[in-house]
Parts: sequence; structure tokens; C-alpha cells
Amino acid sequence: MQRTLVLLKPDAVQRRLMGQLISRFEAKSLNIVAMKMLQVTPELAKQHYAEHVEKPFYPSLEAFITSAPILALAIDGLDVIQVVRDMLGATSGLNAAAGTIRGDFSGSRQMNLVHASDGAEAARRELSLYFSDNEICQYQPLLTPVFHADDE
Ligand code: FUP
Repeated sequence: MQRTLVLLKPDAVQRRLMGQLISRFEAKSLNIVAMKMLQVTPELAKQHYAEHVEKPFYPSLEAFITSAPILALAIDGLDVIQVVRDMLGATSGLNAAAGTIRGDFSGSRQMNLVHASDGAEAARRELSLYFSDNEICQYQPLLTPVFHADDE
């Protein structure tokens, strides 16, 4: 079992897509264990996108990610980091396959609606930027036995 960080970005909030996007993660049998709406500050944007801060597109990316609230989610599941990355699709909505979130809803590289951690180390780092340990809900997901076998 893994945990990943997902952000529904300002375009998802402004376009009233939050419900539809959350539904996709629920339909995939993943377990949402924390959720928080917040406005990203420039300081948090620089921490989140540390690898991009020096790139030419960063000022525009920061303006976008701080432009309206986001919804941050912590999501648990089997291989959830890769499963969610696959559900998002390629970074640009212009290239993302149909059936993925970006492929179905986005026609932009920047306004691509969603972020998800791209590996175990990124997930640990990014989860700690948005959630403290006591904000992660501990509960027994009752439908697990109908979603996958014990040994998966
Ligand atoms: P991803 O891991 O798919 O979220 O994509 P990246 O880490 O490569 O990029 C982070 C964010 O920067 C993406 F959401 C899109 C944005 N971006 C731009 O706006 N312009 C670029 O040239 C590249 C990325």
C-alpha cells in the first residue's frame, strides 16, 4: 500500500470540476485519507516546484498555481503513485491520451488541472508540504474485500 499527493489545481476549482475528478479516484477504488482546500502562497509554490524555480516558465506557473484555491488530497492504494500518474495522463493536455483526466478535460500544458507525485520520494516530500501527520485520517475502508484480493 502506498500514499500519494494529488492537487486539483486552480483551473479545476474555477471550472467546477472538483466533484467529477474526486469521483474518478473513488471509482478506481482508491482511498482518500485527507483533503484540504487552500490558496497556495508564492513561498509554498517555490517549495512545491523547487525543481522548476529556475526555469523560464516558472513565473507564469507560480502566477497560475497561486491564482485561486486548490484542493489537496492524500490518497492511498495499491501502487497508487503510478496508478494516479496514469490516470492523470501526459503533462500537457494536448498530448494526454483520451480516457485520462488531462486527455478528457484539458487542452493546455500549464492548465492541466491536476498534479500527482511522480515517485515515492516526491510523495513523502509533497505530502509533508500539505498535510501534517494528524491530518491524515485513519480508518478501515470497508469495501476493500470487494476491490482486490488479500494477496494483491
Ligand atoms: P507533471 O509531473 O506532469 O506535473 O509535470 P512537470 O513536473 O514536468 O511540470 C510541472 C508543471 O509545470 C506542470 F503541471 C506543467 C507546468 N509546465 C509549464 O507550465 N510549462 C512547461 O514548459 C513545463 C511544465
